[in-house]
Amino acid sequence: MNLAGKTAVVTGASSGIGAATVRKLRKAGVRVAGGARRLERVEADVPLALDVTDEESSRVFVEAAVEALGGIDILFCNAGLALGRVPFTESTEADETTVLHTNVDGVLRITRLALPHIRDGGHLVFMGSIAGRQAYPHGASYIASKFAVRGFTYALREDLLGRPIRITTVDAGLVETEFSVVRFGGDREKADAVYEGIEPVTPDEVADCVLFALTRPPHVNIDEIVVKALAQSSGARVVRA
Ligand code: 8X3
Repeated sequence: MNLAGKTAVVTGASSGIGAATVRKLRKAGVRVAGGARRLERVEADVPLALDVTDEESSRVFVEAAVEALGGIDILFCNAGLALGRVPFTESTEADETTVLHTNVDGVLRITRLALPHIRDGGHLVFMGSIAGRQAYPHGASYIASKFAVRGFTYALREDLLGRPIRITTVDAGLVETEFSVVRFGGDREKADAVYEGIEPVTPDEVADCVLFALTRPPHVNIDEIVVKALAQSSGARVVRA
């Protein structure tokens, strides 16, 4: 399926998988509205400020995107984060709140606000994680949030069944982005250690998965794509050189 002339809305568009997907969509001829808190880093046709944890910011974002684009063919709910890699006994209310408000509430909110503007033939894509399929130690709030994203997309598929809207989740494993730097509170050494001795997946390679789902024939729905580094079998089991 040719994407040229379509429109897309991407959250978390300032870096990593979001930015890579914006680039690839634009290259495919899609007009993209990209949202992020770091507006100055969004390279989209329509760069917009967005805090998915805030209802008003999200409402203004979707309204501005729709006004600029005229309607939405593709929504990529990508914004998300993890905080900490500690036993749950050491988890904090502040970290849990941020993770759940961003990864769960933010996804439901943006989807709810955007849905009335999704055109027939539209496609909703969600950034999941292998953490939403199988737990690993010391990541409870992130794991809970990504299991919730998977549950939400399953529920959404039920509620939208019969409508011409496709739904895809991309569940990624080790992808080298700012994800680990954020997770470890800016500690680059700890973040680098996550990808040490393995070849992680790149943001471009995840964006390729998104584009693959988007470019299938309209009657074909790719429900889920699970993409991991070859050197890992799960979030917990990684073989390093
Ligand atoms: C990121 C993958 O394994 O760090 O979603 O949870 S993992």
